[in-house]
Amino acid sequence: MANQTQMSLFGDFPGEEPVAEKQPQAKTPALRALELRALLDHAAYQYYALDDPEMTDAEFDRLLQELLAIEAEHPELVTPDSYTQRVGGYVSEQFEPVTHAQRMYSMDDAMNLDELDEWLARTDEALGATDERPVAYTCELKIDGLGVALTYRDGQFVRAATRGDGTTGENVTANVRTVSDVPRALAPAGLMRIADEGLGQSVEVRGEVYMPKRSFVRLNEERDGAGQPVFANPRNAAAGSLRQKDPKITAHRDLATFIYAVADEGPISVTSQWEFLQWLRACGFSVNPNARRCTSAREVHEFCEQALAHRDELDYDIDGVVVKVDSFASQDALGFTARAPRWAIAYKFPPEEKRTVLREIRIQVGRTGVLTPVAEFDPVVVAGSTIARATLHNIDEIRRKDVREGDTIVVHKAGDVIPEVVGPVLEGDLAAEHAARPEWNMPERCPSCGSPVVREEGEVAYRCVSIDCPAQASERLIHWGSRNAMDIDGLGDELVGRMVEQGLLSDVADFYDRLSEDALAALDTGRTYETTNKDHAAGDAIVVGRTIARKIMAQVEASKERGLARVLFGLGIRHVGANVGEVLARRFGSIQALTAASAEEIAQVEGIGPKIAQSVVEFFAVPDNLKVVERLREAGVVLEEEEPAEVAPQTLAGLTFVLTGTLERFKRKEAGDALKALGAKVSGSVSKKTNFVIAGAAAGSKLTKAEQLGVPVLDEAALARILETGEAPAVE
Ligand code: 3B8
Repeated sequence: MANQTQMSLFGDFPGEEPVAEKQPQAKTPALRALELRALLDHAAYQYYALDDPEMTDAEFDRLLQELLAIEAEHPELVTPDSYTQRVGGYVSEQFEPVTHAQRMYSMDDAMNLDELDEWLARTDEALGATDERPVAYTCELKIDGLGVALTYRDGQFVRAATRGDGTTGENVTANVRTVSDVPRALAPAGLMRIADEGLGQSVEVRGEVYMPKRSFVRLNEERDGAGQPVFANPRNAAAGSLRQKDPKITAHRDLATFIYAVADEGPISVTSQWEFLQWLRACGFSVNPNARRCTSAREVHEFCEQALAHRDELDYDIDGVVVKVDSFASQDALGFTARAPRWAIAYKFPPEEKRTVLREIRIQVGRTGVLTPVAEFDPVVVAGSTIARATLHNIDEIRRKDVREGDTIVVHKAGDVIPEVVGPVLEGDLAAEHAARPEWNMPERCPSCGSPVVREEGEVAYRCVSIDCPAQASERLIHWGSRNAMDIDGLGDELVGRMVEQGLLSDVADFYDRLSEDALAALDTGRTYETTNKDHAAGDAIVVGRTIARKIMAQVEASKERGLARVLFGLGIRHVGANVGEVLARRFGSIQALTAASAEEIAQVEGIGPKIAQSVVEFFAVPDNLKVVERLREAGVVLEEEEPAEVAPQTLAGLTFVLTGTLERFKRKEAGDALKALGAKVSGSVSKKTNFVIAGAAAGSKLTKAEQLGVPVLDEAALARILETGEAPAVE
């Protein structure tokens, strides 16, 4: 059985020329997390601080999901300042921790074929390879999923755990039970290969949980149809599905596995990775068919090149190739470094880039008047979807990249998500053509209203400062109607623009006290009929019409009931995003209470800083804004929160707690919520700023860190006292 040929996608393909050019390096999770945090922070800043979002909510959510997935898999990468740790951020508390009996290592990466060759040469050398006796390597596809460990006791599936930080993962047994290709029991043919002393012992196999691409597309279609945010990629979808509280939801997500490793080969009578893959198959596991046993660097290269060339034909994402020393004895001889096995390496594919032509740099006017240049280029498919535009952020960025209209450019997706212009292609004739094109400049007048554009001291942003710029008005109205605000369906951006242009709307209260179905039905859409029939002649203006107007008016009516949180977000107050809107609504309960509050009072609220508080006060200090609010009230828009929360005295305000380990009387999340209700901040990691660490049973690295930093550590009884009395113990 050892050398049984496998059905392989790759075996039959002719060798192709190497495709991998020198490209930017793929990123480690740590780097990616850093990058995501920067992207999210920047986006949040644009959104909350500048009030000028650069990405859509869906894009933001995708990045956040990606960061959550990385942090879920690498809890050691979670930093206290991570976006995920903030208000409304997310701290995983829902799965029981599992300590891996054998650490789940990750592998070192080879970022290009040169690095792979260096590793092969080093490994050959270490194992004393000769031409006559070359070292055998097993090459496998690197599945872009989530690492899991599956434990079988007496041949029965008993537990599944995520990789976590490699030492401790999360117990996801209930969810993995719903994955149909995970055998409930090992097949007898596999059991026979378990040596006598291994019978009755438990076997832990490891592999990857993934979502097939087709299922991913279907899931996103469903979600999009239902108005839910879509997943950025199959990996995030798999992560999200595996971390569902309710296994019934997981069961409806089409997850699958590929198994490739064993925690301890002791009980199994196989001696190499290649044989082991056959054993897994005999046990009934799903094993990826595209593997090859190679005895030369050339063969390893061929496998990598074919994997890269054919990755799009697979129904699952791969992000590279894993090369392993085949013999278990040789693996044992090589052992592990502090981080990773010496006997395996992950060759990472270069990120996908495409060339296209930059047709135009267009200006977008945001709702606060910021002018953002956007690159519009010929559509290209990158990392699975078609892209045709990307923000260029500001003029400094355009100068730095030196892109000009008409250039051939390279585009990619930052983090496989956000379209980005990498820069112009300056090979051959293209360089001279580029040089002959004029540099692009910011317009001196707002493309929407023609008012002069200003750039304030020390700011990169150019702004249109006109108060009645229709583009700004449109953006504000579009924002009001957007999904996370008042959710007025059917209100397209273009339609809003038309309504503003033709004087149907100018502020958000107009939706409720000025817009009429008749006026909307008669609104000129700017398009004309191409043919003549009994109702109209070619060239007649197309109007919105009664049916659509009625639908939109019904949506407008329904939006009155969305509640205070959405109103606060919808008003477009600087720094007030959907989260802040919720926090404010919960704490103040009504718009009157909020308008009556001072900046100091608002800043008292957990999660609300002085900048936000100031901006709220400033907003309600403007008489025109108050008038709009008053008109909203008169029109029947709900400006109260259903049940204003009882606000407990904020006796723990200013104190930061970290909870770790298992508590007996409380769930960690409940304990955290109770502390927060008293005004405390609860963080996911220990730093110098932590005031108290509450340690339950089996507290780990956070406890150690607290001891190192001299942060006071309290036990569960002390926590109970704090919650009872509302007072933190004195610290000398
Ligand atoms: C050792 C071997 C980690 C891995 C491994 O498809 C180790 O083998 C590992 F420390 O993470 N994503 C694979 C894949 C991942 C790993 C692996 N083999 N095929 C994968």
